[in-house]
Amino acid sequence: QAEKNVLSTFQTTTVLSDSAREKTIFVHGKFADQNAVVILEKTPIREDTLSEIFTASTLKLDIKNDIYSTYRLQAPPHLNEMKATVVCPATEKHVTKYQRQESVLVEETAEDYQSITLPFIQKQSFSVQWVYNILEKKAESERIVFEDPHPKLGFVLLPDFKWDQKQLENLYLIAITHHRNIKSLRDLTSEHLPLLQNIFQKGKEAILQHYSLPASKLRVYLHYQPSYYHLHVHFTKLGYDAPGCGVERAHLLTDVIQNLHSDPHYYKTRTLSFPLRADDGLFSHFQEAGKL
Ligand code: M7G
Repeated sequence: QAEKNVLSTFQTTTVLSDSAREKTIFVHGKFADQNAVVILEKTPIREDTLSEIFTASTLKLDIKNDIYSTYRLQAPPHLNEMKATVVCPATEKHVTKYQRQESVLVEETAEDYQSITLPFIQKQSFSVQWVYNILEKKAESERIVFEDPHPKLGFVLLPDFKWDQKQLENLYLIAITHHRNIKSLRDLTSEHLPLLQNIFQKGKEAILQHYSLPASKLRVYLHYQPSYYHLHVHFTKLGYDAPGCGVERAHLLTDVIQNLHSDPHYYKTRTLSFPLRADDGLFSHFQEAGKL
């Protein structure tokens, strides 16, 4: 269904980053006087569209050499789509999030968390209004794949907005807890084991039912630090390297559950490592505290 082209009034300021391999570009600009970030991404080629691509495209020969030839192929417009994500109004923090930047690895002790990280995230982290909108069915309600409505153990499972749901290769869902006071991995204790086990069990079952994808094909993990401080669990297809999901930030849910079983306060007491970008506000706080 075609919509009015909201992007036609977008005024580009700068390109924040781009990637030839991921076929993405992150652009900073304005809609009238509002700051915005627009992300363009070429969508994956789907197996079920191959015969149409082969029969209905136009071809121009580029190079022919022995047994090798390359062509410029123009697929029919409906098979040549891009995905656009718009953040508007975007905060300064959104702009830096999408900017290419060097990172350093931080080792955060339990004391560092209390004295440096916690005060910082309480003061300035991304709004989680979008999360509340999902939990309250004010947005994306038609996209919900599974819900357990229990206030303490329950969660909503739905496609992450990085996934266009057209193919399973890049399957990406998130489980968002109904419980509102768990900011991140750091807040988890053995008290939360029933919640975590519930998400793990019912999340896997729902994905099997909906997408016929068994648990052995899933990567189920939490990020530390997350971008949004309301507990959520990522479910992605094994083998899919989702953008922004470096190994340093990922904690497998099975490991989290086991660690809490063996030490109820594991995540309250351990030193946790994570990458921090030089332009992240938290970076300068660690620096000022003489930790970097
Ligand atoms: P994270 O680990 O807090 O941060 O994960 P990251 O984005 O740095 O990985 C939050 C997840 O929520 C990410 O995978 C986002 O793509 C996803 N997400 C963010 N927003 C604002 C939305 C949204 O509005 N809807 C949906 N469905 N997913 C979102």
